[in-house]
Amino acid sequence: NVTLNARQNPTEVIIQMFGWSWDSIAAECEAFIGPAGYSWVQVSPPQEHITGGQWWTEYQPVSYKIQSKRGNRSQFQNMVSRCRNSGVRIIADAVINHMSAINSGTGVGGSSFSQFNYPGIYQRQDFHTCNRNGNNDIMNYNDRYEVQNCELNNLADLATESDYVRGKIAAYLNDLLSLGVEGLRIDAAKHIPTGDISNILSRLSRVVYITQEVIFGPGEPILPSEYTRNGDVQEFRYTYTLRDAFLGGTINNLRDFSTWGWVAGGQANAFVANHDTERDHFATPLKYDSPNNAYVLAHVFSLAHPYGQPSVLSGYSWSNFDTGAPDNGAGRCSGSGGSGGWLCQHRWLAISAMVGFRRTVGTAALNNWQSPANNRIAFGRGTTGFVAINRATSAWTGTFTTSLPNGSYCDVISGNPVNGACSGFAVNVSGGRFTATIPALSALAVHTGARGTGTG
Ligand code: LM2
Ligand code: CA
Repeated sequence: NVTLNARQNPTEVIIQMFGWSWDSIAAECEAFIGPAGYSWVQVSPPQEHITGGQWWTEYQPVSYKIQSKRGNRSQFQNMVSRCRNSGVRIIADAVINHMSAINSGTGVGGSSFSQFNYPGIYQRQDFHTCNRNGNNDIMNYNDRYEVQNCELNNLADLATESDYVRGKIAAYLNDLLSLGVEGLRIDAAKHIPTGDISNILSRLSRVVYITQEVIFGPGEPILPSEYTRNGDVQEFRYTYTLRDAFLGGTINNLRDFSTWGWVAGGQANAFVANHDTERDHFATPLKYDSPNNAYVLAHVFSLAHPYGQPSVLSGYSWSNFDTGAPDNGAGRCSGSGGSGGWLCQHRWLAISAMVGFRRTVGTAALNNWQSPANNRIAFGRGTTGFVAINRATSAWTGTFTTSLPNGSYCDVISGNPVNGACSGFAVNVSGGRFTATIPALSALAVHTGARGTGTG
């Protein structure tokens, strides 16, 4: 659906502020996110949820009250408006496939509930009973019915085909929109038939950016492409490809994804990692502490390459799968990093520098691809930007062909222009060529928005 996808702007960068409180996000929008040129923040699920210290409690709704571990309704509203005043729009993580898994209790906002009975919202008849596997849990991902009608990890599965349930979900989403939310990430979208999502979105009061979590699984019947009618789709094949490439060291196959069978770039939300992939039980994940600077180099690639609407994860270090956010989501950042367990990846120099690169190059096509070795790639974006990524453990001295105009440019990975001089490396383009040395496990990026003189 062209109208919904019209909200995609691949030159804009999203930060997934995982586990951050609303007050902390508001302050960080003003202090850094807006000034650095990021366009969107994806926030944790804002609805009331089960209590507990683990991060995943937020993915077990018990009511649609805007009150979560991350703050209450007025804090949420305050965040939305302070971020907007800093030029940053909010995407809410919308958990609409299910409610809680646990039997009974009181939510973080004080609502009593039991599973399948959420007073004032849903009763037993509003949930699926799939009659499979004894416990109604999803076991077989090759069975479309089961994936969409059984329970994901025992989570009470909403009957999204019902007019009543659709109305309740739409009312919740419209409430978020009334607070100024400009985008929605549809959690567990694969577990909801695409037509049910279409129907729910048709009830929204205005068009917003939509990104849907549809995790591709080899051989599975439910395909990411089914969901592009509703908006963008999170293309996990991209995430897994970057993981394998940057961890493994073979990156020379990343030039063009248009023939790989993925959703088209104009319908993809693309990221190096999200909160689930960094905790992947089944593979070695690409994450903040991966060896060989692989995480940073993958981000340089992701933000330089034209594929998709990019997201950057900003979270905290953790020791096991369940570890929740430190100090109530206080999100401590300063300079180009964080403290108290907060990683502040959105402030890492190479990552934030590439936000400016992406804005400058806009939608210009990839050109001048060069790869003298399987762990070294360089490419341009039209006449406004050029990047070289050295995943080798030795320095790379090369002469590069570029469409950048003659002149001198600052490498934004190592520094910035300061009064016309580069605080890091500089490159001099002459006659469509320049020579540079890229240190081991590092990258170089230049663009017409950061000119300056110096030495390479
Ligand atoms: C998603 N995508 O489809 C989210 O990106 C993912 O993070 C969510 O799972 C999932 N959907 C459900 O919204 C997380 C987490 C799970 C966790 C659930 C529910 O990855 O591990 O499950 O939230 O809180 C947890 C326990 C699990 C248990 C379940 C029910 O980890 O072992 O299953 O609660 O008590 C019996
Ligand atoms: Ca479902």
